[in-house]
Amino acid sequence: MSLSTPLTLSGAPGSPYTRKMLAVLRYRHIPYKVLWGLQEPPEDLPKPKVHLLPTFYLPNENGDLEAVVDSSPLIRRFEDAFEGRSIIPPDAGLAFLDHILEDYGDEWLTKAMFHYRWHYEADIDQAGSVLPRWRGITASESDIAAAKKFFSERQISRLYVVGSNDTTAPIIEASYERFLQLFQAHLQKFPFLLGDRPASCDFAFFGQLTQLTHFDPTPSQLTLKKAPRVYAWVDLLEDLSGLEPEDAHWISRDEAKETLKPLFAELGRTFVPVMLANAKALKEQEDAVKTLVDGAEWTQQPFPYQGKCVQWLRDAYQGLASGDRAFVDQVLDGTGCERLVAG
Ligand SMILES: N[C@@H](CCC(=O)N[C@@H](CS)C(=O)NCC(=O)O)C(=O)O
Repeated sequence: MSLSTPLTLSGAPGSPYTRKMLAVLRYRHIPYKVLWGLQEPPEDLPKPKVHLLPTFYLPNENGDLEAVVDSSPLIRRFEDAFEGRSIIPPDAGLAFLDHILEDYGDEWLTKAMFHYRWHYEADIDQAGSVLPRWRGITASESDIAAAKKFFSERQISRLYVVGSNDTTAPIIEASYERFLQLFQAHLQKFPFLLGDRPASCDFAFFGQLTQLTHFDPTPSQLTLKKAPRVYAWVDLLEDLSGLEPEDAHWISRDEAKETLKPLFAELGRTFVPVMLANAKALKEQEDAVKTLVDGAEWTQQPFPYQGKCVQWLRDAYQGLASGDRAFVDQVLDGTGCERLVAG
């Protein structure tokens, strides 16, 4: 169904998924209006069922405006509504790899993002000082001081949602450092994950990395020191409106097999065991997710949304034609990701 533009969304500069979607809209030349830092949507806009950032205000089948969240399905809806400059590869096998990598960005890199922001004093202090000001730049210093305290306490108390705790903190940090090395190595060959044009997974990585590289001081310094190429990549992804993509710019299957394996092996080491243990805990109605990541204990509360992510991935894998599935299997073979898709 077509959509009239500009699209309206509310979001925040410190929200990785807001940054993901704004970069998608810019690259795709889709006009938009962004409402920053809404406490409550204006009267004429509907309220979302779950308050997440970003929230888009889009017409439903009857033409009534609806508040819609969740970046990955929205990206697919915009693929149908707007022609050209697609961010989903036309090769179904590559599109499936894009789907896994997008989930890794959204569901795993976000653990590093949330962890670094609310774990170390310097990051807590900076986020507490700046985040509330995005909601009201003219607010008084006393209001900001109160908001800083409220916001920081609330977010620190929610570290458990992404699974950041004393047991998992070293696992999250080691995984972010390995990710930097692997992504940096990939960027020496290709400017994007799937070749010479960006895919939805690039925007998922970008969203989390906007915060990790350019906002929170601890991971920002770490990234600059270990992977300046990744830092610079984030600056470029922000606005790809001038890139002119061509069909031939997607990575070939042979190149994908060669270059993407090390990155998928990293997913197999961290993201996959946690996603699978989470799905199992939900199925068996356990109170806690427990598994080993790299030989170290991982424990967190079950997260229903990520259980759905596993099911969607498996459904998509089952829906692949046999030739496409064979290609995906060749890329994933030996990486630890086989278990994620073929449950
Ligand atoms: N799966 C959603 C995740 C969106 C999300 O978790 N947004 C965060 C901010 S970046 C949020 O709004 N969290 C609720 C809160 O902070 O109150 C998406 O892809 O859009």
